[in-house]
Amino acid sequence: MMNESGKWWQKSVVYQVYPKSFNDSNNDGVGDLNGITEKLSYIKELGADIIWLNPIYDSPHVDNGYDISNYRSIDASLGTMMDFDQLLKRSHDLGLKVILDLVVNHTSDQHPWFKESKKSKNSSYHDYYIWKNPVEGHEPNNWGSSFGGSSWEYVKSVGQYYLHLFAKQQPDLNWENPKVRQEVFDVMRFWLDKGIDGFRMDVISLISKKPDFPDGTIVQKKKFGDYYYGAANGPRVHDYLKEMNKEVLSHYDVVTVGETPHTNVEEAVKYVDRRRQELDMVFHFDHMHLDYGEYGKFSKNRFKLLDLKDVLSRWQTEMAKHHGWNSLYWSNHDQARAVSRFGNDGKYRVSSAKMLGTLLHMMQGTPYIYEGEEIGMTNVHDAKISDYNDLETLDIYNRFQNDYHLTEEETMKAIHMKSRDNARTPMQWDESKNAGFSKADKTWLKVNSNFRSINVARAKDNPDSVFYYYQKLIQIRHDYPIITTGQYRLIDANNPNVFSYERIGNDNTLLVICSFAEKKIQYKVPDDLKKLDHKVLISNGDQYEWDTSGDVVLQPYAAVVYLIQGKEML
Ligand code: TEU
Repeated sequence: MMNESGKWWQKSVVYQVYPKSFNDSNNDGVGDLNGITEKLSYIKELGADIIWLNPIYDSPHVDNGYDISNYRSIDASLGTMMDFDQLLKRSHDLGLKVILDLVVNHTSDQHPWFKESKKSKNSSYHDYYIWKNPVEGHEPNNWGSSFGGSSWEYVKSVGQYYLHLFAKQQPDLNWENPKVRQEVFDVMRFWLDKGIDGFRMDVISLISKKPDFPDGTIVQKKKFGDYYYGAANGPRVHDYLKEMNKEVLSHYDVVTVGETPHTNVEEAVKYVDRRRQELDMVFHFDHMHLDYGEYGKFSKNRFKLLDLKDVLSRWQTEMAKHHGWNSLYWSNHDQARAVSRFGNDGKYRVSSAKMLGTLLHMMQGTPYIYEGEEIGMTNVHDAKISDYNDLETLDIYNRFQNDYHLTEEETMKAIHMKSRDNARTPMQWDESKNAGFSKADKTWLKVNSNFRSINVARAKDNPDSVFYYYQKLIQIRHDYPIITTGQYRLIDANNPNVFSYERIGNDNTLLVICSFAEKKIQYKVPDDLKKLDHKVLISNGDQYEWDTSGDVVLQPYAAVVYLIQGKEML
């Protein structure tokens, strides 16, 4: 069990805001910083401690701000630096911390560094990016970009290819170049000196490439090779992060969370073992991969509960063992809506959203709530391809139709299940025009058509709403240190319907029971707990009293957390 004092971010809950889609203050159809400032009291009322903003910097928005053309200015569509300063000040006044997205694996091709870099091999910025000579007249290797096509783009005037793991408008920075690292560190200081409270670091596991740029294997019906073998957790990534920590992070009391694609828990602990002084947390993808299939992310598979238990439990146990700290999430701006993917967004929307919240928030780690999750917002089920904006979705649509010859219906089914735009539709505030997000005639992405029944105003009017349940989950996390410190233990590992675990403290234990079944089921409380004094801390339905033999009847998607007195620590 960890020390009860802990770091502030270990006791915190993060609320993720996707700025384009949160609240539009100037009614141009795009959310903005002043819109976020208007809604800070909402985030405060929910009880979150930290706000993470997706990128807000100058950007051509090929990938919605993950293509940055100036790291030190605010994108005009979102507001001004004064608006940001005000947002930060108001947040701090309310006791909310603010972390920003640091996107430094790549820049936009419109960044002045890249414009200089591609002028010639002799440019002093050439080596800011990864340029390679053609090999026998072709690309240097078979890597495919995340958003379709090769990850190499030839520039005739230079006579070389540059690397872009994402869109071709997102050239990869060359971290081998110490000047690049110093530039990044300067950018970080710029924002930290303004008083921000930390960073979420985009694809940080990809910044060090293997120097021989080995071909990747071709999987999942793709035309190109996988870049992960040559780019994920590369040979110098930990040197770079140690340097970043020593030069920048160690001088500020901030929190960092690295997004680490292709990183299993053994690799992850190298980033977050606190004795190594690199990052505080990482976002892993192991639970996101449970429903991948022959077309990767865009498959129609559902996850299996036993796999979910296995993955989440492994991360709980290993992080604790290796002095690390988990980040806990169901969804973000790249993923489908949690309740649609892991719960049931029809008949059991409310109970399954609450159940999922319970399962995650009672685990050890820092929970991340993605905007709208706290009111049970769902995927979009009726959009046409012309309604989508996301370049990943548009690429998949093309590939499914043209390369794999799937029908329109099959293609749209996969997109409705997994498109990133499911998470990016405007926040649903009330039942007025555009769900109260904007008064514009057209919003940048269409509002989900279910906004009249699912919105904040309705949730606030109903004491049994997902909103108030999330508020309570956060409150009990703040009130009961055992949720931060208790030792995790999975129980009933082979139960195919119920995910249950204990959090074991010095003089009490939490018992968390979450049913994924769509019917009533019976559950047996473990023998060593059933005779002890207990009280329900939170539940999404009944009080779930167990009888003398420890049997309790669970409603569909039941969630219940008991605080049990007296069990000794193992
Ligand atoms: O995503 C990184 C990443 O690994 C993506 O491949 C992600 O898994 C994908 O969207 C899943 O379908 C980050 C950002 O979160 C994402 O929004 C950006 O598009 C990407 O980096 C490039 O910056």
